[in-house]
Amino acid sequence: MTEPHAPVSYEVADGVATIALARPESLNAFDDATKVAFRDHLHDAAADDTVRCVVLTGSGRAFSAGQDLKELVAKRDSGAPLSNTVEEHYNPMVLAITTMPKPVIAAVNGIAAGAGASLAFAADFRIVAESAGFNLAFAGIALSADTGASWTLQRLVGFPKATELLLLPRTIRADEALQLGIATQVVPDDELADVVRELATRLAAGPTLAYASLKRALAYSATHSLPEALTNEGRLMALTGASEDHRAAVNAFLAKEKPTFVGR
Ligand code: LHQ
Repeated sequence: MTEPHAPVSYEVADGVATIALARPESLNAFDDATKVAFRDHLHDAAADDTVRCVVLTGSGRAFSAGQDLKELVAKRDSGAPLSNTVEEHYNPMVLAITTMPKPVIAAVNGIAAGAGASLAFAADFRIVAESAGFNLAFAGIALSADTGASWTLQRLVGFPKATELLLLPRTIRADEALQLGIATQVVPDDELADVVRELATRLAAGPTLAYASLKRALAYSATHSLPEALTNEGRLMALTGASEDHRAAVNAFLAKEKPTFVGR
């Protein structure tokens, strides 16, 4: 499914799409080719109805070190025009993750820095290896935040802690990430793949339309008034209430049987 030496691998198996950064020698930093492939694979996963859960991960010892700074400097020094990479690459990635109509798991296998951390924050679940961590590296290279970190991080940890972590970047180890609410779960390094596979399999067999609707309800409610949120909830309840999965699950409940979800 993926060309050899592609910067990002994409595989679909048993309803789960796995998008894996494959530049371990650069700590999976995002050069242009990686950004385009990652963004496009997110769109592939969103459009494929057979995909009912998406896993984002890295290869080697990092999840991602964020923007490839070597490529950034090489382009700057060659006099290349200023790129609009935030608009062209990072913003579409974070919107694709947050609006993905199915659950997204970040399997954080190692350090996630800068935009790498931001992408993990945009996912619905962060399963974090014990040796991994997060670093809001932006201020360290005199940059503001991007890829949604100013929006997602404060929702994960609260405004004051987000301010501290952005203005005074340091590596937040996995155990602290769990305490702060950044990590959903921390697992021993050698158990990460199994734990993520188990969760992804469970989610891929779940009520996909209801998951998508819950994600939409949460995102909408985060930026709207209570009356608006209630109206939106009503719309989404009508949508899920008319679904095949809802009908079958209620029947299964009353028959004291386990429901089987088809995702619609
Ligand atoms: C790297 C990188 C890297 C290239 C490590 N690039 N090679 C958006 C729009 C426009 C502009 C810019 O940015 C953005 C979004 C962003 O993401 S900004 C933030 C960019 N990322 C960073 O500032 C993080 C930089 N990296 C680090 O702070 C550390 O490397 C971390 C904390 C990730 C890991 O530290 P260590 O485990 O001590 O590893 P290391 O520093 O020794 O790095 C290992 C190698 O990876 C090394 O290469 P070398 O050839 O010396 O072995 C690094 O140069 C390379 N590398 N990050 N972002």
